[in-house]
Amino acid sequence: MSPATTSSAQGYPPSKEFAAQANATAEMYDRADADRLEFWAEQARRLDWDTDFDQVLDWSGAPFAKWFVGGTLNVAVNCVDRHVAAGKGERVAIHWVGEPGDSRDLTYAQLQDEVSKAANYFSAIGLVAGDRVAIYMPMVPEALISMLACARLGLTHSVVFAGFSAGALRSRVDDAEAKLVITTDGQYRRGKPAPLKAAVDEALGSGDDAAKSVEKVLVVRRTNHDENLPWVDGRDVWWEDTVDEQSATHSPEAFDAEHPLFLLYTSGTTGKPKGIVHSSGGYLTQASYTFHNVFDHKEGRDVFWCGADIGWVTGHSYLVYGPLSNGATEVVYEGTPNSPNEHRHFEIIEKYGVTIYYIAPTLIRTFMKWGREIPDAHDLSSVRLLGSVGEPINPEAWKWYREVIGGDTAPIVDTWWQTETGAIMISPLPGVTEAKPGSAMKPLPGISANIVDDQGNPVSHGEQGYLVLDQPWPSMLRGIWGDEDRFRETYWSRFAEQGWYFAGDGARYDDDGALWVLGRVDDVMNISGHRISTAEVESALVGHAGVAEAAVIGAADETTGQGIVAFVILREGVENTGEALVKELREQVSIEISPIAKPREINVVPELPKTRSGKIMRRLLKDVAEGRELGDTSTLVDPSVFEAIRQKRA
Ligand code: 6R9
Repeated sequence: MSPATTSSAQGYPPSKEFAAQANATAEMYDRADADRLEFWAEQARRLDWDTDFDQVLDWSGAPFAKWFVGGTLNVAVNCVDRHVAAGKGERVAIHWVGEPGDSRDLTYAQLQDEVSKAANYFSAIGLVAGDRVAIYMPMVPEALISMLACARLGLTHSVVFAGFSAGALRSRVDDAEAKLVITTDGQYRRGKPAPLKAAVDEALGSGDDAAKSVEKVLVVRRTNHDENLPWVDGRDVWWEDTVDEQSATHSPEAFDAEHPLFLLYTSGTTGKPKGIVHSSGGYLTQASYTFHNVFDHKEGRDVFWCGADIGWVTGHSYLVYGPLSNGATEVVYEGTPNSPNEHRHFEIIEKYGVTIYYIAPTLIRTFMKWGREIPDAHDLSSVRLLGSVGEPINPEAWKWYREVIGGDTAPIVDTWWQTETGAIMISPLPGVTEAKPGSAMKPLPGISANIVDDQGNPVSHGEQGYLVLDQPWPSMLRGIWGDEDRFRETYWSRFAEQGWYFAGDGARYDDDGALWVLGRVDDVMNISGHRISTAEVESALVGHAGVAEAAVIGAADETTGQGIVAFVILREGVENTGEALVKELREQVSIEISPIAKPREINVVPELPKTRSGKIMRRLLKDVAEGRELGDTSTLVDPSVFEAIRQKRA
């Protein structure tokens, strides 16, 4: 848990010019405090409803919420058609930039055509509202089109990050019983095409091992790298032969506000990822409201760019549903920040005149490492607002971001939220809040949070406690797919008596009442803003024939926030081949989970530190990995274990 929190930290008041034109106002907090539900009803009315709702919130089945009860709407129509109907069809929705440098602009009218064609095809193959669709794609326009086409038909999408392994895809496909998988032939990795369809084939298996739910695999041609792409006749179809042949007209239906819009799997404290369920009306209301107010978005003027991948929640809420429901023009970039070189992001900002830029602190720190002469070589004067998400931002990175990318004037919104919260929850309001570098400041109007101790008592300013959300909010998760018990247990059991949502983060207020999020208090690591559980990596390591036991921790890392450090015990008789073994183990994790989960460091040790009740003492391993003096070791069975571990690392 990092950043230093002093109330004397310099604040950055909004400039008069910014405040004068800001969407958000201080008065919004008062209005929301006076009548929270009425405030949310007002936000919901920013959307087009087919049937108006007759009740804002039904919390009688807590912790299962129902928002905007009785209301019906079509999410895709709200994101696309209504802008076309309002005469904005010629506005660019998406400036897409491919990794090899190709590009494509899609107007709202074109997007409407593409989404309609895809929806017509999905219907033609027999998919009906409520069916699940897995999307395993790089950041190509068809990925966003697919998500919107699902939304249009009431199909629940489950986007699986294309950097995840075949195994990870399979478990998600099985858990959701997806009928359709959408993918690409390949994806670009640092300028070179790499196979992706092959991973889908491996995931879906064949014969007795075949994924039973899957009827079709729809393939977008992206890399065209393989003339003999493996193909399963009857199951596999090309997008160009099917979707592209459909009519561009499609009449949408309206769905209940609570209809499940998507599932998104995220790491929990156990090895098995959970499918977080999101709704339609409540989710879109908050994604849309936060986009308008937190990013101060001005229709027809701003160019927004969120650097996240659609495989994460940030890509759902701020690449698809938030911006498009507001009629925004946005950049969607397929590649990594350093392909073909470190100038890429700044060239894109310059070329498209990006005004609002939203990335993770880990990327800001990477930019810092590359040196300011790189951004300085570009005209970034279009940038007027900066956002940060995914992990705590250290004050140095905050200041650098504002000065170097934001021309020393752009307000920064440090936005705290989670896959489970669906949309931004805690953030400064630009033009209103005097932000402090490193603090997410305070809950947005309409949101209520608190910091409490183990018993649920509010902690005093300066003290660390648990971050809880003590009132329901529209975009809150509606459950874990197929696992009601786990939903109650994970989020609602810690403060069951009070009925609060436990976020899993530690936080504190400073003397001025500004809120500082300190990081996870559970066994979830945060690597470059990606959530990975220690249990997942441990189970991948133990999956190697030579490993008897493994313990994994997230150790502080200058660039990535945390880095994965593993400690493993080998099975009897297995030879420690040093480097070769470490390489094999890292590979194992990469195959089972993803390259992003590869441990930075693997230590082969004779023993793991355990308490008398048999729990691995991760806290102590963290001390070792971060080079600290050991804390209290008195509960250990055998404190001398550490000498052996330390010697191994020396
Ligand atoms: C949106 C997203 C959620 C976890 C969350 C917290 C960390 C996110 C943060 C932040 C400090 C911020 N986190 N934003 N910590 N300041 N502004 O990242 O969702 O992938 O589910 O991760 O990320 O620890 O609990 P998700």
